[in-house]
Amino acid sequence: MGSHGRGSAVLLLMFFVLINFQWRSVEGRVYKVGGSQGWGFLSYQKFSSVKYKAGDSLLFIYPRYIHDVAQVGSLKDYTNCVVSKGAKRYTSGKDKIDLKKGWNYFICSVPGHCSSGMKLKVQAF
Ligand SMILES: [Cu+2]
Repeated sequence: MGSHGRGSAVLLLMFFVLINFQWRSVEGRVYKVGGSQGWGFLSYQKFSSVKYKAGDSLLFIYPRYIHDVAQVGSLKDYTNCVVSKGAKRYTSGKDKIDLKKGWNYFICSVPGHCSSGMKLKVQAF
């Protein structure tokens, strides 16, 4: 390989490094809720200890028709398991939801599920 070829290889490498860097900074990290178990009746305390940033996202994997994900807007709704009008509901079974700065509240809106512990709140910085 001549010096020209080596230069191209370095440029190409830099290109990929930059692309990767941009992708990471724009997209943020993706955290899979519940690990290999996915979104379900689990304790998420451990999961909640991660330090999240705005722009990171949570990936909710679950059997659709059994569960869903509702993003509720307040601690009150979260605590009382209420899906207010205007709350976003996700039902695909594979939902990637971006975190906004501050608290983000998620519950399953299927009756009885949230009150049985199927809820998650995370704070993004
Ligand atoms: Cu559920």
